[in-house]
Amino acid sequence: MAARQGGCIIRRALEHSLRLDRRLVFIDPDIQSFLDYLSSVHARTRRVINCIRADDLEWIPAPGRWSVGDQVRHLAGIERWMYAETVMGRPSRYPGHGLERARGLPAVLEYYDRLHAESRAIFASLGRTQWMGRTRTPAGAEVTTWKWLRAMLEHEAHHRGQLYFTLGMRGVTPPPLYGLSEPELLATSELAGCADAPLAARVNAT
Ligand code: NI
Repeated sequence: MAARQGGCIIRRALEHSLRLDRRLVFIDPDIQSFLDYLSSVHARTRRVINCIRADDLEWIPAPGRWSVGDQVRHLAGIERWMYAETVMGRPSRYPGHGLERARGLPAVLEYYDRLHAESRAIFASLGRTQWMGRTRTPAGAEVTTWKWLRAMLEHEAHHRGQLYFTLGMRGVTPPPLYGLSEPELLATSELAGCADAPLAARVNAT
């Protein structure tokens, strides 16, 4: 009972501090919506990264191709030193994805988590004017800032796909993106009346 009461007290204190945060720090609803979506996208990427084994970290599928360690260091460095710098009106300081950034699985994970936390804090600090304003990209183009950050999510998805592929080549199967694998999805499909369904399924369904 005492432990339960203690849990309640801690929960109430956390809820109180969250209410306090919301009163003290106003985040534009559009930016909050982006941050919420970034959280879920990032969690799905992190779930794949959790599947990396130390022995697979720097394995490359072919000469000149990237290891999963390269992918993780690249995602961290791009988010923090290209996207987060440029949206603040500064030039890109992307440092590359080499081993000198982080070597060994614990260091790579620490690097990834630390740079993501820093990036997120920078995005959360943006005001409405910056969000709707323009960002100069490393290629010299002027892009609306929220569209530039939207592109960051597509970039993350691109490298997440490479993580799935490279881990698959090492015999590792990360969890499905949204809970169902493709065969499980197919098993739930209502194929009756679907012109693209295999013939057997269409005949069986009628
Ligand atoms: Ni990239």
